[in-house]
Amino acid sequence: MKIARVEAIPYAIDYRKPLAFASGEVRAAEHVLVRVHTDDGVVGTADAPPRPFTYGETQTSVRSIIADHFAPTIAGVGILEREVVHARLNRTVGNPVAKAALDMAIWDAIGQTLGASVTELLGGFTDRVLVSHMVGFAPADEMVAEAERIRATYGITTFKVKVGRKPYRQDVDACRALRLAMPDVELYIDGNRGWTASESARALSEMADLDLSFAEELCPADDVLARRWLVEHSPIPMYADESVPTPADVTRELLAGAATGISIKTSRTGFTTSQRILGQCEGMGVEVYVGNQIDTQIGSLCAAAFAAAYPLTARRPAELSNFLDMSDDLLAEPLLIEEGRLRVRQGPGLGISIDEDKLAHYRTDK
Ligand code: MUC
Ligand code: MG
Repeated sequence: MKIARVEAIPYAIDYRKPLAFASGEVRAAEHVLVRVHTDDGVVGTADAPPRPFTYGETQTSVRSIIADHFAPTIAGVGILEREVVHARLNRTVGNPVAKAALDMAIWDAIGQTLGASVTELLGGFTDRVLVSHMVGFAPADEMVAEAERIRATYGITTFKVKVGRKPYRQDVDACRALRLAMPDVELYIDGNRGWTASESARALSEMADLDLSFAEELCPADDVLARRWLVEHSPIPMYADESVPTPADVTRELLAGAATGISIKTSRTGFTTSQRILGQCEGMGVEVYVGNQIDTQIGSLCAAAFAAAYPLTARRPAELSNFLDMSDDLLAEPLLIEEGRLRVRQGPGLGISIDEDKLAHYRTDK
């Protein structure tokens, strides 16, 4: 049960429709498939989606920090010695996505070894989670058409609307169009730091009648006092996402009054650190939800495994559907979203089975 070898395989799969938001745009999943091999032949798998505009990691940096640095550092460590793995990985600062993928692949290997699903090992609360769909930038009528199609096809009734464009009026108009077209759905917004605090305040006041549940990262956390002012005066909860990649960041943002809710992303904090953040939030009485880092089906399966494991994460729809815009995926058995829910894979580990022909086709290191 020791880590024998780690593979970090870069690959690229196009999106049918790019996802655009205030801090960037994704046209292809240029990710790294991570496989942790144990000395007794078990292979744990996870996916690393580099987000240069969010954490500074690229596909090349993720592949190289894993292959050249992390893999030799954790070779020979037992898969149950997760804290040893973390202590060794955390000698290096940053690189959250690379570390998260290694952590999740190790949990997958543990589950396979013990004959239990990762959801059971983490907490085992439920076997399916409600799904929230993220709607990217487009003209308002296209955003409405996408949300209506997703509701009609998959039964999803919660939508995160990307905002943060300048001038902010186009986002206000898009949110209003969505609300008019779908009076009964849940809507919340994510600015990816695109507005200033004063633009955010004006936009929120113009959207006061739209029944938004909450808002996320409307302005940068580095605008320290302005953001604190915004959160203090906001009529709805303000979630932190990319400003909280570590438990210490969660503490800083919450204690500073710069956020009132936390987005947990397994693609950035794996299972081990996500558990810690969840515990922090639970202890402090802070709302959480499980977010999406524009994940593939593998990444979405990991996020779902975590979201289903605990009452606090399962009580809100988790963002698990953006893989629907990908032209293909490496997962041999596709994920299904039915009646607005995604079911966690039964059976040992994460239940990831890779289509090896597709991997051979899409890998970029041949
Ligand atoms: C989100 O919630 O911000 C956009 C960039 C990223 O890393 O994740 C997405 C979604
Ligand atoms: Mg976000």
